[in-house]
Amino acid sequence: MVIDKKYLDPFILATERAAYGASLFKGKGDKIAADQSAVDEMRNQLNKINMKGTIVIGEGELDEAPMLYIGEEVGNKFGEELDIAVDPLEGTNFAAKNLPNALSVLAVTKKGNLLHAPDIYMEKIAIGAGFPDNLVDLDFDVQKNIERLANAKRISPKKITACVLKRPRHDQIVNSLNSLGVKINFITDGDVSGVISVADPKSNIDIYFGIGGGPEGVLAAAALSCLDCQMQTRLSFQNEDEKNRSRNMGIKDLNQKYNINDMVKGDVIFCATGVTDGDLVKGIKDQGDAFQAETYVLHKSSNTNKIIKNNIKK
Ligand code: VTB
Repeated sequence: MVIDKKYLDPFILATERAAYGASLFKGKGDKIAADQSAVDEMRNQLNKINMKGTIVIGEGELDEAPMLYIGEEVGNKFGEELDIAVDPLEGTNFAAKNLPNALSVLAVTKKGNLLHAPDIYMEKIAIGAGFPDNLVDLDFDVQKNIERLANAKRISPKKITACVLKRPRHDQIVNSLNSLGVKINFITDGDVSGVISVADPKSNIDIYFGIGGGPEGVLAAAALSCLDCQMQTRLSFQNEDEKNRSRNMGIKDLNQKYNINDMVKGDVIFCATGVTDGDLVKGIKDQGDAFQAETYVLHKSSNTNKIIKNNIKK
């Protein structure tokens, strides 16, 4: 069962509008206001779409009215039953400080086809397309993963580039990469585009490593599932409360390793619109009565993989 192509444009408009909403607060130092503006614009557009939509990855876990919360119903209550993962403003710090790589992101599947990940940390490892299945694994140490990848690419580990979110929790990974002579491309935030960079030959990133947000992990998996890349994740719990919340969301095996097909099943649409200029897409450009938005669009069943530029009336 595929998602009809007619859904592409209205979902693209949802991230375009959200990115525009966030862009109004670019560089104003208020990440909460930027996020709320993105949420309001995205919700408004989602509710115009002819669908019975449910937010399964959102910004709050309960009935947190101002945010697009998990379980919130969106759409006009007609049309297909769809599950939606949203990150109306991915990289709130980037937007607040007017730094590159702030995005507005969503992914859509048929009902029941997206992992309901709680908003907790997730371990992630990802590589590009064209490698044997299960080449890398979260249970291998860094050295083994790098050596297996280097062997498959027939290059030395010293020619590998890894992308890592700059956080103290990754010191051990970084030390291991340094001792192997691997080049590291640090990002300060925004691991959705960090993970997706493994799919882009122009990025020169061979592998993504580290712990970031669970929702961001599922969103990145949605993109990589359209790009035939590999990704493995595992929830990373900080306390008992997080374990209980996960059980309540239906997660039975808390230590499960998820491959892309465990997170995203069947057909999927992925849209990412730039708020500020970034590696993936350019940011919102104000044109007076209108704004210009650039969006990275993927749709698995129609093999859509393109960057589109639209001018939209404010
Ligand atoms: C992660 C990452 C996101 O924020 O959630 C990060 O997945 C927050 O990490 O892409 P810390 O708790 O260590 O600050 C982002 O970088 C941006 O939302």
